[in-house]
Amino acid sequence: MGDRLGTSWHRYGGLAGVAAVCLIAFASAAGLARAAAATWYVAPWGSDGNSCSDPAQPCATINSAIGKASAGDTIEVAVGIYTSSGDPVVLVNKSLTLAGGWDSTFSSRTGLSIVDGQSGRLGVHVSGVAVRIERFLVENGIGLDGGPPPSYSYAGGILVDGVGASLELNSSSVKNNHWGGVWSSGPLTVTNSTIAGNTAKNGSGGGLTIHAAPLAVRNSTISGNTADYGGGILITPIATTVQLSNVTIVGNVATNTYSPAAGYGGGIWSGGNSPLHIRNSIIAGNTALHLDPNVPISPVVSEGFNIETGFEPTADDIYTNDPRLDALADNGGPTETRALLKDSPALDGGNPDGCSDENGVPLDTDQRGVERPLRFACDIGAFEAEPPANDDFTDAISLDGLTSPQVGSSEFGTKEDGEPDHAADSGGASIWYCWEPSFTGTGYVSTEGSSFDTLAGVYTGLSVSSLTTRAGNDDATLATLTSKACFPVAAGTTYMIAIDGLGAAVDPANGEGSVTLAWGQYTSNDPCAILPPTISGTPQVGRTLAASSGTWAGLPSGFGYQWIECDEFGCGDVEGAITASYTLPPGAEGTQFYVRTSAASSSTATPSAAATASTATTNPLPRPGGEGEASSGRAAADRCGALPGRPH
Ligand SMILES: [Ca+2]
Ligand SMILES: [Ca+2]
Ligand SMILES: [Ca+2]
Repeated sequence: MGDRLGTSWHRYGGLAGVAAVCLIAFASAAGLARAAAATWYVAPWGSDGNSCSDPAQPCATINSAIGKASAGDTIEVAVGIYTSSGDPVVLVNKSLTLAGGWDSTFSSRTGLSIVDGQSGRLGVHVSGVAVRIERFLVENGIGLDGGPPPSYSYAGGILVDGVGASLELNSSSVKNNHWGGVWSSGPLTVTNSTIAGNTAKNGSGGGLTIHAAPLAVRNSTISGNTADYGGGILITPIATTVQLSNVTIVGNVATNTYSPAAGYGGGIWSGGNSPLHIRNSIIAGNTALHLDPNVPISPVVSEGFNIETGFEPTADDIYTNDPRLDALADNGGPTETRALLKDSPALDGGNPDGCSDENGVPLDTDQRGVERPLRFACDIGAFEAEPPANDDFTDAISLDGLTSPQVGSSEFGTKEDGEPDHAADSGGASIWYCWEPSFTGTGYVSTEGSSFDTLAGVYTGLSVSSLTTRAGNDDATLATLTSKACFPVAAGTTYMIAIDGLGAAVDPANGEGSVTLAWGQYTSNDPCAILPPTISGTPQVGRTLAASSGTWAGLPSGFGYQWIECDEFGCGDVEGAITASYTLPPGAEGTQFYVRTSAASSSTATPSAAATASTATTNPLPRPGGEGEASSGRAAADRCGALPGRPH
């Protein structure tokens, strides 16, 4: 955690925002230079007999608008499904922009415009012209079936061919097409888009095929495509330039459905000698019958910060086939994406100097349009995980006026510079609340019902690095991992409440999750932890350590103690060490000790519930006085903090 904390980060990057503004200004200037360019309109409720030059008089078909348009024009297409009895559904033979996703009045972009091949024809044919396609879903197309090898088949989603052809595909999806998603013999640029669920025959890759032309893919997801060669991307044998920046290529398959000897390159298959330039990208979790499932044989120039197998990793690459991603889903934005799981190595794994495209232009958002970078660095691949809204102390959610309990999430939370350990654990994924009680007495906070091993800390103070601790608790009782902390409150004072997870920085899978937070006035006589116990004494073999009981609300009828030892293999209770003092035995050098105290309830009616009855707590403290180990000289607190088995 320490090195990550040493890196400053900004949720809303200032310099990155300035760069984006400049780019927009240039784009507008270019648009003004082509003052003659016209805009045409298409909507499902339109008519090809309309002028199509007025948003209120749109064409019904995209082809009809193309017929009226001139090179350089833009065709705005309303949300809806566009089909055709001819083949292809859309033939683009002028250099145009097809801008989809518009609402019925063409005043805002609300979704995707769908070109549906209905499993009977090609979706879009870009024939010898330079085209930009934005906010379209091209699905269920079927391309030319060339028959068995050595004949070629061509993509059913989008076909780009002919002299002078090129395609910029932006904020679009190409899904569930037959004989491949996109096949291009002209320059192809894919940005903020998803290519998924396409299947291919010989001659086509499942997702993208690039033939003798440059390919650049940025901030895009290529997932669940299948082909004989190149489940995700096929690069034909003619030399070209390929650049992948923040691309997620996961879950694609190379098999031998159509060619018995096939099954190479689940992620990428390249038949050429052109090196693939890959940066900040995930090419993992693909499958193939032969060789490496992700990138076999292909010459790769790693530009760093990739998750992959299949090429020699640089020092900055992560060599694994398990990128820990969620399934393809609507996570916001116009296209589907694969979200990071909370323990994904992609989290903050991108270039710490910032993620950029092949031209060095910063990628200021992820595929969805979410700000990059968030947390400590940009994430690897197309998706940037968002920390909770109340991750930072200054963004604490006020509980005043809310009804207890409230449900939140600590997933992708962080620990700030100067932030204290909560309940004596280093944690690492805190979220913050603030509360101004209207009563004077004893208050409580509880995380009962939360999905993970929580920590709770309660403070007063105005800055995360200068807080006064009012309460801290790890586990509310010996039988639970959730927390309950009590504290004296004065009406009108603001208390800052941190909820973190035990060991969250080193084990986010078990230290982050759904938080249920209850709060209010504490009126029970059952013991409720205020502050953890402290340990005094010199930690040397043969010397005796003494634990305090900690401080408690309620009326404890007695206290229990359990000493705990931790070594490099984990932690465990010390048998028989159940009193307030403990003499360190021979052989204890280098071992970390904790103490857990519990308080029995005087209100417990039945004898069998006595010692650990209704309320107990576990408040292990790190080494007292900076001397947590006997003589090895290593920093015991650091060692134990990294152990997964720290006691509860
Ligand atoms: Ca990040
Ligand atoms: Ca935090
Ligand atoms: Ca706990």
